[in-house]
Amino acid sequence: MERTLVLVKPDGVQRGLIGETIARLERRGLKLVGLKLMRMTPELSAKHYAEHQGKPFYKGLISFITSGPIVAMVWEGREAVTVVRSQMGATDPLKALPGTIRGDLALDIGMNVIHGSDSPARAQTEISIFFRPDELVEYERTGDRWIAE
Ligand code: DAT
Ligand code: MG
Repeated sequence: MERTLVLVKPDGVQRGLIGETIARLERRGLKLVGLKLMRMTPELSAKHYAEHQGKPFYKGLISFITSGPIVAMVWEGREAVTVVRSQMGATDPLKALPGTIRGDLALDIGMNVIHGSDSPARAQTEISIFFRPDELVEYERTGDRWIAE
């Protein structure tokens, strides 16, 4: 089953949006298989955001993402990457549709509450940056047969 990495960014943690974010993904039917509260180090953030190195917003992004605790999660489900991306909304919250996490809960591109991997390949890489294999839990939920046939 497909897995994706989700972060509640420092703004989301400070604003009390951990539960709200989890609730939305949980209610959608995705399954939580990994979860930790942590502070990203500069080294970890450079690894995670390597693709953005050199861009004008890179320095600000690194200082923001390391500015306070984040919640790192792994969510599992059919097309989990696409499902989470659509539920997150556009990168710029002003362009994100109502009903999405960013469209409902954020206003600024630099403080957009949530990160989600943008492809299955990136998801695998990002999950391995944040979690050891033994930190991910495989289990069955009794409700799963009411979510997918
Ligand atoms: P996403 O988080 O939607 O995958 P991204 O990978 O392009 O977006 O960028 C990573 C983060 O960097 C994004 O969540 C917020 C920040 N960012 C992106 N573009 C930016 C910009 N033009 N100005 C300021 N911050 C930006
Ligand atoms: Mg991205």
